[in-house]
Amino acid sequence: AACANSDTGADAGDGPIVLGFSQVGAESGWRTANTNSIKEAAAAAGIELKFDDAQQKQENQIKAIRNFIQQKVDVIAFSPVVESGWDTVLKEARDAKIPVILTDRSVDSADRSLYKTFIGSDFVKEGRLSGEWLIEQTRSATGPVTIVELQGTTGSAPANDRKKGFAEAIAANPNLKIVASQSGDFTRAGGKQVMEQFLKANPDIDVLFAHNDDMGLGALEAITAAGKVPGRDITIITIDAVKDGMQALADGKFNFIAECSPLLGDQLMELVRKVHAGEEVPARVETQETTFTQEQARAALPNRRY
Ligand code: GYE
Repeated sequence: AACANSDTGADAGDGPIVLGFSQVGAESGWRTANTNSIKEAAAAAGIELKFDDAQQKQENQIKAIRNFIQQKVDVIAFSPVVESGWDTVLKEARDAKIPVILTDRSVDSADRSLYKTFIGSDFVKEGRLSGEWLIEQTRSATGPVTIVELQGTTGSAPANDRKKGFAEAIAANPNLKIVASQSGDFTRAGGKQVMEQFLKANPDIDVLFAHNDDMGLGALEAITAAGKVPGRDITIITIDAVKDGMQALADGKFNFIAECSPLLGDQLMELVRKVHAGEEVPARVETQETTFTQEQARAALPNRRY
């Protein structure tokens, strides 16, 4: 479709807006729900979607974006697997006059003219809410509280920010100590494997903070195999609130989840239309989110969409 500039904001060209979207991969339940949301929303909005799965590799994302530039798509959106290393390819998009929208994860580029807007969650807040809940739960603890942390993909915005927010919140009680912190790459397999190592090295783990549900779900297997009862012997806090995570919370295996919504599709398509029409968009569009205890998960589960 040709570039639009009509007063109505409608596409002045021939046919639908073409959106090139580079997805991180299919590493988690969150990601699957996010991909579905984007595909459904594009179809509903009559936007032609060129979708690429980068399999958690930055080089694949850079390749995909270069392909989109070559194909002269109208708008590029992507969920950057890591925060750094995007300036060159983003300049190429800007030179080609193709607007870019960051979806879900941010980049650390200092040059704000390299992309139009960001849509996603406040990851620092998710980490902070998780830490604040733990502070509340351990108020009466007299001795040390031993915490292990399963980090998301190394260098990714959600891993960096959730770690930061959690650490800041638990600093309020010096009894709370993170004794081990390692990446499980946001996958179940990663969560299981790293939790096995944690359990071997630290016999007395009180709390697991996992940067997403999937790693927490993988860790459940390791915890059970070590003869411990998840949710009782080890308090488990995760982030996302996808179906399987909410089920584990309702079943008493998890103790707390900070929600991170993957349903970004409709808002993304709205932004795509606007940047394509040359309209002003906010610099940041943040998702509305909540938190869940076990009881709240039981109440919310029947109505969850993903
Ligand atoms: O929390 C995790 C996924 O970027 C917010 O990526 C997203 C994160 C999400 O793999 O499950």
